[in-house]
Amino acid sequence: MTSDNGKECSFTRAIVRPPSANFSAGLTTVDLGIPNHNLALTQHASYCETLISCGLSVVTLPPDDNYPDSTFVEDTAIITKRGAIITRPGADTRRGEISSISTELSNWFAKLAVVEAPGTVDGGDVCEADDHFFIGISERTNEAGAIQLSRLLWDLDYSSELVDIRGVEGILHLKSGIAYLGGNKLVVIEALADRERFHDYEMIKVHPSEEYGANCVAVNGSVLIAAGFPVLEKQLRDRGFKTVALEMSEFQKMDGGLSCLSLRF
Ligand code: CIR
Repeated sequence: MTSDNGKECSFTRAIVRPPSANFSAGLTTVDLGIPNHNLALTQHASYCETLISCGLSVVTLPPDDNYPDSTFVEDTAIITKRGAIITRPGADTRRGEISSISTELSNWFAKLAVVEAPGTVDGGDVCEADDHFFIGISERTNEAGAIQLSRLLWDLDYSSELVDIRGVEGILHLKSGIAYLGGNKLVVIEALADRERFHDYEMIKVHPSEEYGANCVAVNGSVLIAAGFPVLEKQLRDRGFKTVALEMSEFQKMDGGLSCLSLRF
């Protein structure tokens, strides 16, 4: 591995929440079948073990049957090195998820900023690239929420810009289509690769047959990637990254990717 690969993506902790028994009642736009709860638990456990093997201590919140999508903790907060922001998830059924996340994060942060109505933001739409943030405007994150978030990030001394992904087919969130790997490296799906702004980065373009793999996560020098995307995995290895492939089938059925299963800080 080259010495500076992923050095910006260093973390010491992650918050996770295993899928609840009614996980299959959550939201989805894909037609891949009903997830198997036991298999989802097994896949979640390997995800957590991988984070631990990457050097993170993992805080596990109890499963929450009130919110079938609550395993996708990433959507509830934006955590930076300089402070945390509680989101206001775009889906009505998910809005209450922020209450237990706020309680947990108040153990770690003296002050939590919040996104307020009428703004909505899902954490999956927020991609941190070193000291800069890309904020997706999507079916979940609206313009009011994105602008609020941009101001809250500015208060923490971060720059940001909005990326409209409405109309980009096949992605729920911005981070379904891009991933920052540290340095100047950005994983990008083809449908977003023509955005001029991303040309400032060394783009690792995802083959159209492997789009789901784009939602990978750089953690302490490794890249966690969904299993079954050999072309992307090779592209990453060829650039010197150590990759760890994780089975994600049950989460993919519910529109969830790797990044959304944890809040890393
Ligand atoms: C939802 O539709 O909200 C969940 N079923 C999936 C959320 C995935 N979150 C993410 O990619 N950040």
